[in-house]
Amino acid sequence: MIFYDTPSPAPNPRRVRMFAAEKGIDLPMQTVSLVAREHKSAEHLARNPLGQVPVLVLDDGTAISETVAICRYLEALHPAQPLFGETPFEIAVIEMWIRRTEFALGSPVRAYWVNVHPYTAKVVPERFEDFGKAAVPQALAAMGVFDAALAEARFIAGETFSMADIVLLSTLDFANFIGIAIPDGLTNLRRWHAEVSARPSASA
Ligand SMILES: N[C@@H](CCC(=O)N[C@@H](CS)C(=O)NCC(=O)O)C(=O)O
Repeated sequence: MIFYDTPSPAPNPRRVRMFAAEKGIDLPMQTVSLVAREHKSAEHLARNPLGQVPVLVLDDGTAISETVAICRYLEALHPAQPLFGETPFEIAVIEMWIRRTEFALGSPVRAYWVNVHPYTAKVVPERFEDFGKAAVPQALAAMGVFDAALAEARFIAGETFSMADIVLLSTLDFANFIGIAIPDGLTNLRRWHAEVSARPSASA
């Protein structure tokens, strides 16, 4: 198995590294340079036709992309210390928060990154700056929803650390990297952020 990885601040590969660190899984890794545009090379497009990282290539040559799909595969291989829940309710709630993070927070963060941030100016052929700027209040509104949930629970999907926390942490840290920080007033989200950032896996 080879994990095609890109270092932080890329948020998606970090999720898999953090998941593997939590589980104690040793993943052989190969770096794909986004700066060198290696993710758009013919070699990488053969692994993932969307030209994105991360990708997990199995021993038989087949490839799995999409962060959550890769982590689900690893969870099925290594079910101990489940990060996708055990009971039907836990499984559903973790999935709910993963999807809320990806759609309500990840989508506006990506819209800002692609349409406004100076780092993407040279590689995105057509940018819609007003659209990107309008996404910032959407991202902040989503953070407010997470903050309210974290007033009621230690972790985003309840009292147990899960894949939903990994997805939320990576998305928030990337948002911060591009200039959309957690507002000071969101004290529950900031308390949670400090706690999950202190886990050894957070630096994977
Ligand atoms: N939905 C995908 C998103 C993957 C993604 O957006 N990866 C970024 C790096 S963090 C990437 O490859 N960006 C380059 C591009 O989209 O062209 C996942 O969950 O893995």
